[in-house]
Amino acid sequence: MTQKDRHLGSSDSTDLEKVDQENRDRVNQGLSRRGFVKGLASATATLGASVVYSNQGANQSAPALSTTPTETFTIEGKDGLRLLSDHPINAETPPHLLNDDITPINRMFVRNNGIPPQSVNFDTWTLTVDGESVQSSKTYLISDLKSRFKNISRQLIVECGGNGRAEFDPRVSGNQWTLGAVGCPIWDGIRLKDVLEDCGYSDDAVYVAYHSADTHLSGDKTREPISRGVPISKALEEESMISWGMNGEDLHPLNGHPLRLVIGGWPGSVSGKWINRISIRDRVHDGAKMASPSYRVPCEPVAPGAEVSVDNMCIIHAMPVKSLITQPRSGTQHLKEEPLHLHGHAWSGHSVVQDLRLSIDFGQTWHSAELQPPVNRLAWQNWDYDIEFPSEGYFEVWARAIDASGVAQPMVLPGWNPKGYLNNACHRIAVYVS
Ligand SMILES: Nc1nc2c(c(=O)[nH]1)N[C@H]1C(S)=C(S)[C@@H](COP(=O)(O)O)O[C@H]1N2
Ligand SMILES: [Mo]
Repeated sequence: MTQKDRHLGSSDSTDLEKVDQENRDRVNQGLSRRGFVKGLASATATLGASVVYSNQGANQSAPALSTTPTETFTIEGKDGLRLLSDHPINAETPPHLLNDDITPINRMFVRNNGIPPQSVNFDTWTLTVDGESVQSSKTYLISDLKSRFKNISRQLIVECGGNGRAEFDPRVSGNQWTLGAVGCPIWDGIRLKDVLEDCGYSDDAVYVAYHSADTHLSGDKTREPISRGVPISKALEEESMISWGMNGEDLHPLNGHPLRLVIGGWPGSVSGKWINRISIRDRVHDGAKMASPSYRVPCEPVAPGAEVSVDNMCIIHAMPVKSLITQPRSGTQHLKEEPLHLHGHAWSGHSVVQDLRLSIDFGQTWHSAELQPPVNRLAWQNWDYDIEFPSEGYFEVWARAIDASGVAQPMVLPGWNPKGYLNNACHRIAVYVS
């Protein structure tokens, strides 16, 4: 594995109860409860806020670039996202629209491998738990899940493994995500662990996998677009959830309504949407997009552009340490007399961030931002800093997060890999000071 599977110890249960209540309170106080019409947000969706379609290519974190809208495309209930493809729908959120400490529903990115289910009935939807290692296979209604297991709310990062792919050189195929295939809303649901324990599993359990109701792009009903999973130890963590809600509302249709997994800190692809079956496997799951090279990186580093045999690709576990500058927007004009207020988030898929450093001189000197602790394990951490500029002119602000074990974000593109995963290079924005 190139990503070490390290965890901080889970918090004790009284702390977690407090966090659940605090998370619910924060939703009730802080977030606007704007609803959206339930049902499918189709590719040709109409009203409401816009998704901007841009055909601009790579390297959006190069500071002075900004998105050039070429066509307006709307997805009901989403606002300001940049569309990468419309069949299937893939759309990311520009960094300055990720400025909220809790990602609102309308700013949560969308990554679809297939076509979402066309008609969803929350009341009759079922989830079946089965697999070689299950003791008693069971089927639950969502109302059973809600009433039989302790309800929790956790703020958890979902980041696509391919976030940042657009920067790889040589270019790699796939969605050309820049910076915005990440979000950190509050997820409402239950612990996956509680359901696994309700069914029971034998000692030979190795992996926990999901199956979903979306359909393959080919239209072939026998093929699944994606069916991934995690080792049982990860499935049993406090932050591995079965979720029916985001920020106190139903999930958005494109984010998995009515039921999904949220596996904090790991590539988004393990957080199955529209789930109807969970399998406790006695082997590493062999579903769609588990086979190499999907969601894998070379087991040892390779030169840019190298060919890597599928046998030398290892499954990605936790996502690496990373950060975003969400305020101001890149390209902003600023008056020299006043300090500029910077805001953003920092996270790590297996640890906490201990320091967020900022540079306005291309990394020659650094300032530590005021960094908040995470509200719960595997939530992003918010940071703030007022920076003063020594002169007028063109500046870049660079942000660099350092995790609890001293591992920092690379300032340049990290290890090239054939599928373009795990780009956690520093985020840079441009500021014109006058
Ligand atoms: N059933 C299903 N689950 C899925 C996917 C999908 O296409 N189908 N995409 C996965 C990927 S690759 C990512 S990054 C996350 C994205 O979650 P979001 O669309 O809610 O942001 O969902 C994951 N779960
Ligand atoms: Mo993804």
